[in-house]
Amino acid sequence: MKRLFALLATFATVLGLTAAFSSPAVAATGCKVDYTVSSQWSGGFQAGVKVTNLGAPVTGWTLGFTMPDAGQKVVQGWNATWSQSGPAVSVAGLDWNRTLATGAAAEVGFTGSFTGANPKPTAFTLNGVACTGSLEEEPPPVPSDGTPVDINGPLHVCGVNLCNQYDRPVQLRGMSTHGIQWFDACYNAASLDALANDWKSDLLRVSMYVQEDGYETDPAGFTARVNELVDMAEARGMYALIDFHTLTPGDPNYNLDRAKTFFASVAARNAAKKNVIYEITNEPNGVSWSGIKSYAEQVIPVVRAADPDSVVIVGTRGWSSLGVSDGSNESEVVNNPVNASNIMYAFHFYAASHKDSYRSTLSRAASRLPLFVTEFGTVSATGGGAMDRASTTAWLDLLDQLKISYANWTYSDAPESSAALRPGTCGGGDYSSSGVLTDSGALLKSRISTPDSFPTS
Ligand code: IDC
Repeated sequence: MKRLFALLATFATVLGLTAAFSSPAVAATGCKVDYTVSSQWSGGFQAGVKVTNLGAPVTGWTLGFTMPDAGQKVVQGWNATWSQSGPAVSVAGLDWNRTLATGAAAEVGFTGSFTGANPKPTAFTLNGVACTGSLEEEPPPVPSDGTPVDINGPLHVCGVNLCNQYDRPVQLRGMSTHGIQWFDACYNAASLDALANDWKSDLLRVSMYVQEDGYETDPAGFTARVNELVDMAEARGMYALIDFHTLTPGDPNYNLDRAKTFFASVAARNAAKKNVIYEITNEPNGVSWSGIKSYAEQVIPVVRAADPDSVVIVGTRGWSSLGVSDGSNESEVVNNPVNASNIMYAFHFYAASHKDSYRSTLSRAASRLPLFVTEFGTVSATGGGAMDRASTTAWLDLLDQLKISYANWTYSDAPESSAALRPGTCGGGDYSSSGVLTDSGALLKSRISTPDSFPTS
């Protein structure tokens, strides 16, 4: 392919047509398509299609392509509405990705079935225009040397993004602990080595429940354990997200005094560290936005008094759904933000329960509010049930595109499908072999371990 291109380029030079070949993006009108089969198994496969608009901006698009083999069928698609009639596949953009500026790309994907061979689809079109743009592969991102904390240093909020020491947006991808009151055995040198080195995780969320046998039963003990885990993350170059895991009761004000005591202590102890982010309430529920805002405006000054420049994350209404699970939306926060700087808002989802309407809210809100997905699951909101691969992939593609940081629930061996490790893993010393991973763990590891390519200037 490369050879052919070089040959054509040589002829083109002879014919005086160099410009047309050497800058295909300028010469082309229409679109360019990158089609990748990310995995294939007996009779099935998963593929991604990235379509870049090289023509005028579009609001609303349909991607068309042809399956060359009669046995190839789309089984389930994401990030678009998919249909197939005979060999012709039609893929229509959704509310949140329907606008494509010139040069902008939409990424969609599907699982498919095939019999016989599985050749690459042909005749890609965008709104009926053939995608004849360059099919040259983009160079893979160049990973930077050093750990995530070495490269990025202290973080801050810039506009709606999380930014590094060069004031450039970054996305952190990592895992959340389970409740440390229950799964403490899962967090040790070997498991955190695996998370940092094999998973290449950028962050560890330390989930400290307040109730359910958590912090309230032993404030000094839990505070000490959180600090220990902050140090273990730091030693491996990972960020640590300190999660004050309120859940039941859902009104964070119930724990206001405990929060003030806890954050005064951890903020003073960790103020000089580059790797700490504070999440002051996990999932407010059964409480108004103004109640949450009032809590935040009392706890943030306590953090700032000890540690003036760290990023603080505030949970949102309806289990950190920006109000969606309570029938509201992000406007209540946009119109009445927390009165503090260097803060972000939490957004949580469980992929099997929360789909397009939640994705629409997130993508709309992302241009107005700094968002951090401090927790999400690949399964239902119970933490169990079947993993939803299509919805999870749609979510993670969207988060990547918007550079929104995330932590997955959970890096633990809990006997529930949201856990990344098989039951019993934490009783042994092996966290690295593929046999210890659940379906959810394997999917998340494959997403998190790809190169970060953090900006370094
Ligand atoms: C769940 C755990 C489960 C535990 C339960 C206790 O997965 O093992 O018994 O908490 O409260 C959340 C919460 C998170 C939940 C998780 C799954 O932040 O604490 O963990 N979830 O239900 N929000 C939505 C889902």
